Amino acid sequence: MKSEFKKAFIFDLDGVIVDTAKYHFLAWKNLAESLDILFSEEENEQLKGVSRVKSLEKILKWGNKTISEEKFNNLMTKKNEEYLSYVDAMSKEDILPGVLETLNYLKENDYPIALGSASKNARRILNKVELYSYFEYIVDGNEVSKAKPDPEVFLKGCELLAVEPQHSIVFEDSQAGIQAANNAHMTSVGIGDESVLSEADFNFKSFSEISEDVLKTLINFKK
Ligand code: B16
Ligand code: MG
Repeated sequence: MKSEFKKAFIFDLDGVIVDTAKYHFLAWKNLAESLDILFSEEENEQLKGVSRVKSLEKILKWGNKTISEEKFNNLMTKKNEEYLSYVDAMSKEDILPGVLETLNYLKENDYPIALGSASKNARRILNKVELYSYFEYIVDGNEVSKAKPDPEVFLKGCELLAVEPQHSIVFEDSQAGIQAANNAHMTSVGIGDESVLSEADFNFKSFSEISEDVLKTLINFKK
């Protein structure tokens, strides 16, 4: 059965369009080690979809450390500078497999597309990988006050695209992001580890698994 509404698509950025988690990992690891705090892939997983401020708060909590506000701000600046040094070396080669095909299909078929990311660097990253023009609207960490799993970032996207949340489809790689989409009654599509993203309506390892037929299934899905 065909959907009677034109569905809209909202993409998370880090972990969905590009694999910047590995750069966050390197920068947070260096920071944590400078404070004698253990930081492994396991901790990094828990920072996915989490804002920069909240990430540093979590790391300090794990290490049982308290620091001054000035030091906190200096560390955040330093972390971001290191992160951006990796980001600035990115190009369209860094777009994850299958993403471009999906974006092209949606564009060619006039589906509204927005970005919904916790990152304050989202615009810079989209420019680096030459995808900026695909998005009608970008909602990022500069525009939201409530972090995922609060649905604010996705609801803002829906508002800008002028679609009801229940007529929107979200691609996410973080548990908090899937919960945010579910909290807003949107169709949630997990990209990555199914055991971590088990609350999603649909799960795929990567966009390489998302063919035109799969997109049609997502479009016609009713929650
Ligand atoms: P920034 P997403 C999130 O992006 C990342 O998953 C998370 O690890 C990062 O801490 C957060 O953005 C803030 O990023 O330091 O660039 O502002 O997955 O919501 O696109
Ligand atoms: Mg993400």
